[in-house]
Amino acid sequence: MELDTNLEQLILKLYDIEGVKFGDFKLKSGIQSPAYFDLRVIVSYPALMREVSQVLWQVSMKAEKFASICGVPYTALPIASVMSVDNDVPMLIRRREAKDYGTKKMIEGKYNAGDLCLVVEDVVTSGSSVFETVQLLQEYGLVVKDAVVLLERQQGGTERLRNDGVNLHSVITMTQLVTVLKKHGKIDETMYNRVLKFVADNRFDIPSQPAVVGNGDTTVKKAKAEMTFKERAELCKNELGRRLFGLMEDKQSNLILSADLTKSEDILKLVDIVGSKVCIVKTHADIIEDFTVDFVHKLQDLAKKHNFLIFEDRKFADIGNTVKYQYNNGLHKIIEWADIVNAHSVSGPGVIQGLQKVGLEKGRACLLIAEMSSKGSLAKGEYTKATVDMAKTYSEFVIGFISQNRVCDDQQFLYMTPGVRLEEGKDSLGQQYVTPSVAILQNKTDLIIVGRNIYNAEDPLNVAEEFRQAAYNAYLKRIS
Ligand code: 5IU
Repeated sequence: MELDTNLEQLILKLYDIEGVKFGDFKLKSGIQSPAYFDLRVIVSYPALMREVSQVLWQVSMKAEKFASICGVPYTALPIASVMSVDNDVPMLIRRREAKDYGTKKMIEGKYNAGDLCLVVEDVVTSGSSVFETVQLLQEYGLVVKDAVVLLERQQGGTERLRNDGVNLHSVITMTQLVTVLKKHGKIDETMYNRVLKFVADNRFDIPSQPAVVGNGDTTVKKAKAEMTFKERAELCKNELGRRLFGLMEDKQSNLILSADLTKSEDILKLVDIVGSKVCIVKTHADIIEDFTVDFVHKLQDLAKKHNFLIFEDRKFADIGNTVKYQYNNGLHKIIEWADIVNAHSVSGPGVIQGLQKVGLEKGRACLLIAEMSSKGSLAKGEYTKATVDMAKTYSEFVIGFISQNRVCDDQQFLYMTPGVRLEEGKDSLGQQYVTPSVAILQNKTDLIIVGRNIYNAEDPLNVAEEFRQAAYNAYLKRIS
């Protein structure tokens, strides 16, 4: 679609203030992008800020009549303020501080339950930031049907948000942006093509509506899109997997504690405190300085006391014959105590064959790592697809995936997501975080894995309960 001259001028101004740049940039998701859009600088250009607010206001006319507007922090906050003041429409402010979550009000401003609120954003890629704000507004009783954005990067955000019931109205698309900049000689043909190729190659797929899987009775019985954990248990071909599905529903927990502490006493203390809130405790046996059989027995006692499973995050990745020994032998004798282990698919199906050779008869189960939470992970695209195929072939032993998304429609599998905090962000070593509701509601995975946010908390029990509630409520919302 051709842009009018005012929008063309606006794009050129945004380029001039370096609100949009071209080169090699790493996005929040870790992906390398040839174009980078950062409107934070706009606060230094009041006239431009007003212009951006005006075009966003114009596009908001497409939305259903709203009572208030709310900017996604932080860049869109001042933009929303100008829209609010200029058009005499009340504004709401969304807080971001994680420490306030659950204890302090996260939405400031006056509103009534049921009020329609318009969400304002500067740029949308996957749609997860907009979605996070929508979720929070909904938790406070507000209704969100529309969002407006200055730049739609055309990487699937509009479609994903539509899937979640939000209509996204954009002022400009990435294609329009680069078309205008090429026309005015700001970027050359090569960069223009690079950006368009990047957009086409880096779309966030819409998590597909889970299709009904199974055969015969199950398919007929379940006409609705999403099945409950207990119903899915029937599809699972591994006994331990079926137990886990049931346990999650009985305990109302899809929270996994990642107990990454290095002293056995500290782990046992932590696990006894939060054990009632979690369905799985995940360990890294090789980081425990004083690992003994006695520790393992105590952990198993706690597993019985609090009814959770033990998952050793060993990430096997060798040839079948070697992983068999790594699982069964050595100092840790993982097979003796870990209900669940996980494996990389990089070495091919032999890794599963090796593990299941010794694991199946002991009633154990395995997860495949289909995606990772860390920046720049190579587990994506064809690799992820091939991992899913492998899991389907070995579904007597493989009960699911470590993944950031619902990597396939098959409801016999469990989808477990690490890299979860109460606030999106990252650590200094490449870990990337999403919130529980983005993981469970938007990305449609089943369980969240939380480490530091719980074990470093002053009150791990309360924080674990906050995570449990957030994750389980998100699941309940999904099946309702
Ligand atoms: N873990 C990840 N990301 C992954 C996989 C495993 O974070 O893709 I596979 C593990 C690493 C750590 C835990 O044990 O999950 C997350 O801990 P934090 O919540 O402290 O980041």
